[in-house]
Amino acid sequence: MPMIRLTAEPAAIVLDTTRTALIIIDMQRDFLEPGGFGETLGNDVSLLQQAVVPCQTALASARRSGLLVIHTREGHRPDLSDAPPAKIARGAPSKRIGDPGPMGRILIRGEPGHDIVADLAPMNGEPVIDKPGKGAFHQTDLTQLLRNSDIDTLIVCGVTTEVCVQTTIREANDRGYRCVALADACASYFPEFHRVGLEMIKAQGGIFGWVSDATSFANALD
Ligand code: TIU
Repeated sequence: MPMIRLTAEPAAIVLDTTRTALIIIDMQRDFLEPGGFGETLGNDVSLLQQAVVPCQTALASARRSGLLVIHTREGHRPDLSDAPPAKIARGAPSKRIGDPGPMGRILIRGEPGHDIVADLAPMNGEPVIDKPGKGAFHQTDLTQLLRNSDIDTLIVCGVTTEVCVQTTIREANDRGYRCVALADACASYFPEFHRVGLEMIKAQGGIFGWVSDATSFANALD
């Protein structure tokens, strides 16, 4: 079996590359570029740019090694029928979900802002999971997809660390998957939440999973 040893905290983890998937969470223009959902919430979206190159590193290695690569996007149907009213009404954003913005309607499928950033564009054959929630399992076919490929371990990166990345890791952990977050390939609008979000994953002997980084992942695979 193609086993590799990945340096991680709280301890190194041995992976079967045929049973491991890289899942890149929500690296969308709506979160990373000005004029999208992230900015409407009052965030400095430039903070998320630092995850792009590490995600590219992880993605290139995963593709070279033939790992299953999955991309996710958070967003809603154009008629908003899948968007909980409580989510739309939340807070005091400058624009609400579905409102028109410079990259099209905020957080709506099919709009330019909903696209994954060009540097991390999915390749033909790589599944893209469109999800209405923060977690990638909620109301998606991710479970079936992972089961069909006999996946037992998820390497997780993307944005934001404490929101969609961590929610997905918590969902996956409860479903029996081993999860490894790649620290530098994740980012948050709140650097402190990024740091503590990763601490939460690996504390208590790895209560939700492991934390590694993109270079260690690439070195382990290459
Ligand atoms: N993808 C994701 O994390 N969605 C969010 O809404 N994140 C925020 O940090 N707002």
